[in-house]
Amino acid sequence: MEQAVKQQFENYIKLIELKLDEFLPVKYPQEIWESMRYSLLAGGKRLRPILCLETCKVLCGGYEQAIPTACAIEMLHTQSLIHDDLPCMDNDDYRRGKLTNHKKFSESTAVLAGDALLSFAPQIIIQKTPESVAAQTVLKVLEEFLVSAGAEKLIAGQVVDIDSEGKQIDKKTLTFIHENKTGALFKLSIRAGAILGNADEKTIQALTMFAEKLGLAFQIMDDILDVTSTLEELGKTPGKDALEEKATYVSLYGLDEAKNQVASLCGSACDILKENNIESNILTGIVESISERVC
Ligand code: GRG
Repeated sequence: MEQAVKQQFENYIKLIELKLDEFLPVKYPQEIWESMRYSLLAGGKRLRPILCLETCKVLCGGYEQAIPTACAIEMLHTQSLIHDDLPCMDNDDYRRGKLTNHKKFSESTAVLAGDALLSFAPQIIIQKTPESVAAQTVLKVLEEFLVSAGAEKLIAGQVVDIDSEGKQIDKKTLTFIHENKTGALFKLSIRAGAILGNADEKTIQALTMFAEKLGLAFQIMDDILDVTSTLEELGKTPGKDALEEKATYVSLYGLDEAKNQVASLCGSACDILKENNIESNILTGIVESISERVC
C-alpha cells in the first residue's frame, strides 16, 4: 500500500479513536463504563467505521455527518465481540491482544457491558448526528442499524453458527452464517455511509454488492487465518474453529480453494467500484489488504 494511503488510514484511525473516547465517558456506576471502554478502546482495525466514513466522503466530499454513525457501528461490533467471547458462546480468553472482557471484569459485567454498548450506540446516532442531516435520513440509518443488529441479521448468523457446531453443514448454511454474522456489519457500514452521503438508489445498490463481496472475502480470510496464524498475529486464540468442530470455508473447501475464493471476491469487489466510477484509494486499499493477507 502506498505511503499516502497508509497515512490516510492512520488519520481515520486517529479520528475514530478520539471520537470513541469522547462519546463514551466514564459515568456512575464506574465499573460498567470502564468495562465498555476497556473493549471499545482496546484497538482493533476499525475497518467498519473507516468503511462508513470513506463511503460517505467518496460520495459527497465530506464525512463529518457520518462520524456518530461510524462510531455507533464500532460500538455494535465491539458488543458482538464481547458477547461472542463469553463462556456460553465461543469462550475466548483473548481479544484484540488483551484479556477478554469477562476475564478482565466478570461474566455479569461483560454481559451488561455488551447490552449497554448496544443501547448506547443508537443513542449516539440520534444525539450526535449534526442537525443539518434531515431527520428522515437519520431514521433510515437507524433502521439499517437496528435491522443489522437484530434477529434477521447478526443474531441470526450467530444462532445458526452456534447450532452448527459439531455438525456437518452444507455450503448454503455456511454462506448464511457468514453473510449474517460478519457480512451484515460490513453492509451496514457501507450502506449507512452511502445514505449519509446522499447517494442515489443505483449507487447504494452497487455499494451493497461491493459490501457483500468484501464481507464474504473478509470472513473467508478470517477462517484461513484461524488455521495459519499465531495468537500474537491475531490478537485472539487461533485454531478455535477446528477445536469447536466448526464448519468453515477451509474445512468445507480446503485451504487453496478458500484462498482462490478470496482472490475472486476481491477481484469482483474492485470491478464493482470501477464499473460505477467510484474512485477511492481507501476502499481499494481495504480490498487489497484482504487479498494480500491470504497470499
Ligand atoms: C447484536 C444482540 C446482538 C448480539 C450479537 C455475539 C453475536 C450476536 C454475534 C457474533 C458476531 C461475530 C463475533 C462475528 C465475527 C466477525 C469477525 C470476523 C470479527 C473480527 O473482526 P475484525 O478482525 O476485529 O475486524 P477487530 O478487533 O480488528 O475490530
